[in-house]
Amino acid sequence: MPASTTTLTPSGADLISTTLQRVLAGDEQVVGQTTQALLRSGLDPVGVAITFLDPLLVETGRQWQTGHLSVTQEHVITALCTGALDVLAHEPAPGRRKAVSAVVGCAHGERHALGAKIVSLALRQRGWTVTDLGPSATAEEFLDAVRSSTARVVALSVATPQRVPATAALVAQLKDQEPGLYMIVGGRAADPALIPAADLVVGRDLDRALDALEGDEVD
Ligand code: B12
Repeated sequence: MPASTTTLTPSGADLISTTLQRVLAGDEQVVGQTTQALLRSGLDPVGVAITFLDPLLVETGRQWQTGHLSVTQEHVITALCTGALDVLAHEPAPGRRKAVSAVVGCAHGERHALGAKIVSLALRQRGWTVTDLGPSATAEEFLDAVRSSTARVVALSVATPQRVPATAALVAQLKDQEPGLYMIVGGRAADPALIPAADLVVGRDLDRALDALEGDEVD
């Protein structure tokens, strides 16, 4: 495996393409090392996730879709990004802990879980307590998590249009069973017209969505 000395390039696009090239050349350290370097440069953990790991995954998806990456290569990059997000999750939150908690996850069948992982990271960094159920959870699992915590908020991530009906059905079912819940849905496939029972449906703009959520939920 080649030795890896991470140097940050001035342009984000360069950083993504250099990182991809190095992973494809067998460098399994570069994603973790770049993550650490960005933290050391002063970027906060959510900033690292949004400006480095998210675009790296999006570019990976683009190259996979256009046949430039194999499924195996896509899996390798996804695993490295997942590991980097797990490292970011251990970074301390800057402010005081707030008296608010959320259950985060994805509807049954939705296997794209990294959006939810970043939402969990962002909420924890804002002082929230989070239960992250990861990919593909059932309504019973969400209800169990809500009832065994103090969560009044459920945040769902949906990445593919095929999973929007299951997400909309989950929102309706949770609202029916726990009418006091505040339900926010986000992700690249989130469409307010198709998820009418949710309190807030947002696309990819995480920070704006969480500001709006906190405006509604936290004084
Ligand atoms: C990694 C990946 C996978 C992995 C997921 C592994 C995992 N542990 O998550 C695996 C291999 C499982 C996978 C499977 C599939 N995938 Co896939 N995948 C991707 C890839 C490359 C990256 C996804 C990702 O993590 N993105 C980064 C995250 C961070 O972005 P995000 O989810 O949008 O989240 C951000 C915001 O949206 C926001 N956000 C997200 N959720 C929420 C929620 C709230 C409340 C808020 C406020 C904000 C918010 O916050 C994040 C900010 O950074 C994408 C490419 C892409 N463009 O995203 C394809 C992609 C999503 N997959 C795609 C496809 C087609 C599939 C499969 C159908 C392939 C297949 N034939 O099997 C399956 C479907 C599996 C299923 N049933 O769900 C397509 C979807 C196309 C479409 N129709 O829209 C994409 C776009 C690839 C492509 N270019 O074609 N995939």
